[in-house]
Amino acid sequence: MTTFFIADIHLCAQEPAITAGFLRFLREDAPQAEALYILGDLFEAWIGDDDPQPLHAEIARALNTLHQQGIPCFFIHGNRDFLLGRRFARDSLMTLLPEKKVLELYGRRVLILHGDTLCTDDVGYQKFRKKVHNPLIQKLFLMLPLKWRLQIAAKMRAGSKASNSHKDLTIMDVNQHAVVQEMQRHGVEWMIHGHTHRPAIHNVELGEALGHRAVLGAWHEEGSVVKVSADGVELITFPF
Ligand code: LP5
Ligand code: MN
Repeated sequence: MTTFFIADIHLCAQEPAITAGFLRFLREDAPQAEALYILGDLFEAWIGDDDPQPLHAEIARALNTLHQQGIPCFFIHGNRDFLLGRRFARDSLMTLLPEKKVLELYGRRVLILHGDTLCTDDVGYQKFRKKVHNPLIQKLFLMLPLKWRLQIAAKMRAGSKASNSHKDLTIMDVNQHAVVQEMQRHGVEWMIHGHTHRPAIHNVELGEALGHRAVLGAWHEEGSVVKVSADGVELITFPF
């Protein structure tokens, strides 16, 4: 019995190799799991469930098929697809989770999250996040015509790329104090997240106890998955 975790697939119509790799993973690898958790940024940018891109329907169908094979899929929003909503969840049969969730897995308590909220040194991003997570702003955005939403998302992506190009790399990583605080608050020995695109398994000193933090890799050139079973926690990369 194994539970799979993935994040930062960043699916978009312009990257067909990533889509093909992800669909192959859902068909051939994911059926071996007991459950699949997607920890955010499944899509490169999500501007509303009413976006008629064929890619979205194709991914919903593939996740739906996995569910029908008896493998439930759970989703935590990322900073690119925080607007993914009930309609896509219904079509894909994915269960939407809150931004942090504690799982009891084979005798371990594991905190799962996207990872962006741990980057507390990135003050500019945290301010931006607060604005775009405001329910009223989201509601107004979703009322705009699709074409305007696409233009705003493109501006945000360009703004983000420009601002990231002169941000210090350490600012864009997790803050160690935030990691320890979250793990202690939730009483967990493991944390699994994505977002930073720095795949690794780190030890975390939690006072007297030793905890661990698994960071998922982004699906740029290859796939990345964390497999949790009674035997342990493994971080694996594989070709598309
Ligand atoms: O995403 P990535 O890897 O480039 O960088 C992230 C942080 N950036 C973001 C922004 C997203 O990329 C934008 C995604 C938009 C898709 C959905 C649109 C829905 C809109 C809904 C509105 C209600 O998350 C980046 C972090 C980095 O991770 C590492 O953690 O540093 O943070 C920033 O870049 C924030 C900047 O400091 C400020 C962002 C500039 C945005 C410019 C806004 C222009 C808007 C124009 C609107 C008319
Ligand atoms: Mn992210």
